[in-house]
Amino acid sequence: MLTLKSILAFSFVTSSALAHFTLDYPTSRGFDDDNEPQYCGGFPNVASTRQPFPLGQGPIHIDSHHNLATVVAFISTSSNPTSFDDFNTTSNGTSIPLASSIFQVKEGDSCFNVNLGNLGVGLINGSQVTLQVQYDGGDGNLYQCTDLILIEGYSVPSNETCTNDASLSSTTSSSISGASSTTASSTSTSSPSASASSSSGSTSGSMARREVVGMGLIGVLSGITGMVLL
Ligand SMILES: [Cu+2]
Repeated sequence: MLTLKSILAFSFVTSSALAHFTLDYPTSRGFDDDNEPQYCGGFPNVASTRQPFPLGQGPIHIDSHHNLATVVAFISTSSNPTSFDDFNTTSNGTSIPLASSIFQVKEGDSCFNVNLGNLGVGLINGSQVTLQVQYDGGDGNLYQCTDLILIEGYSVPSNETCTNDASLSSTTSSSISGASSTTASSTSTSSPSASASSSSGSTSGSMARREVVGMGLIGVLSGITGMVLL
């Protein structure tokens, strides 16, 4: 008989067999295939040395191991973030916009540019931030973090510049309040910044669709529970 335990064991094996994604520049705190669904990919502690990164436009490089994946980046302005909540608002309560659009990448190396000095949250030369990349290649949201110190006029190594910006070729819209309803619902509620968009800009149509998806999930879960009880 198929028990919940065996279903979970099976899905765990399936997801860990896939290589997920890596954050290659700026250097990630660390990569652990099995723990990548956790906050900061299972590396909750700030790196001992922060990497210099441009206060203006700067590149992020990832390597995707899924055919197609949805990507978004967001930051914490806390010097010691400990949870997703620290990526939602600054210490004085200002909400932090997403650092990138919500966009799709194909398998292999991709890059996109962010401009953290333009986010309107008071970042200046010397500010400490943590950037977290959220990635969904079909087996749930995965995370990688990198700890940065922002430097005005900092030049990244020439081989790390991003000329083919994947976040610009996307059909989805950008920014926290403008995120399209279909994309926002597909990127799940575990990203605080992405989910915050539902409060401001979404239509009743997208809300209704989310209700339907929620009911479907409850149905599946109660079905599994019923099966185990039998
Ligand atoms: Cu994966």
